[in-house]
Amino acid sequence: MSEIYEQIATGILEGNVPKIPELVQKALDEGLNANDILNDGLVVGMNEVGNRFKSGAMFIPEVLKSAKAMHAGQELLRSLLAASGAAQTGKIVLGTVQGDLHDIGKNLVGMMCEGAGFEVIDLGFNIEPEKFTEAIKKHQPNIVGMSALLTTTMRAMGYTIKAIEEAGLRDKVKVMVGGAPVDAEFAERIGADGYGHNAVSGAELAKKLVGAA
Ligand code: B1M
Repeated sequence: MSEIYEQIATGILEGNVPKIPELVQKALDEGLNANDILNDGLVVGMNEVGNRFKSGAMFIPEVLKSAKAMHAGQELLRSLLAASGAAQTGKIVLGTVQGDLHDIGKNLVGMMCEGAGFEVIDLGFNIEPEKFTEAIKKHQPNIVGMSALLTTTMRAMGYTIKAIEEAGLRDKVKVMVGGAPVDAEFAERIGADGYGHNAVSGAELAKKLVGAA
């Protein structure tokens, strides 16, 4: 692994918010690919944050600093990842479901989908089912994408699909879901059209759902 990727991963782990954009810019100046910087640097660091949080070696304030550093790096890469996309593939309304504040993975999925040529309307996090239905009426997307990181909030995906059905909109959109506790079986059980394991497969799935892959 290139030394700069290690420095980026360490910067994320340390929650070094000012350093991350500097390092990402340095990596870009060295001619490294935006996708590789994301996956071999930023995401590697965030995965280690996850491991340490789980084992009790890191606590919420530190995790928040890492998340902030991650956002700073993502922002710098956003336009480059989006620019790799082809012509407009379709429109996606994306959000993290009600009760859930985790948005890093959802943001990555959004960026990859932009890179695949989708227009992404990002509703943010802690999004109630009604907000999703309002956004479908307003933006008329091809796809609704939902993210959940907690076992307690994944059920909100099912409630959201119900709300979409009750609003008479279910046949107007495809629904894709993802997030660490979600799997294909759960997606099928709640009536989603597909499950994305990670940001890359999420964007691939989105293309399939609109018949562009
Ligand atoms: Co929280 N948290 N957290 N957290 N947090 C987890 C998720 C946890 C697994 C940590 C642990 O205990 N091991 C655990 C959940 C346990 C469970 O439910 N089984 C947990 C907990 C318990 C909590 C709190 C309850 C802690 C507390 O308060 N006691 C609390 C809940 C707050 C809430 O949401 N209501 C909480 C809070 C937080 C922070 C705010 C501090 C922060 C979030 C900051 C932010 O997002 N802006 C945070 C973080 C950062 C994490 C960990 C450490 C990292 C998550 C992350 O960003 N991963 C996480 C531990 C872990 O995941 N190992 C943890 C990196 C990201 C790139 O991966 O999000 O999985 P991920 O996204 C992937 C795929 O899942 C997929 O693609 C992405 C890119 O490859 N994907 C999709 C995601 N969405 C998709 C959608 C798609 C397709 C693919 O289609 C639409």
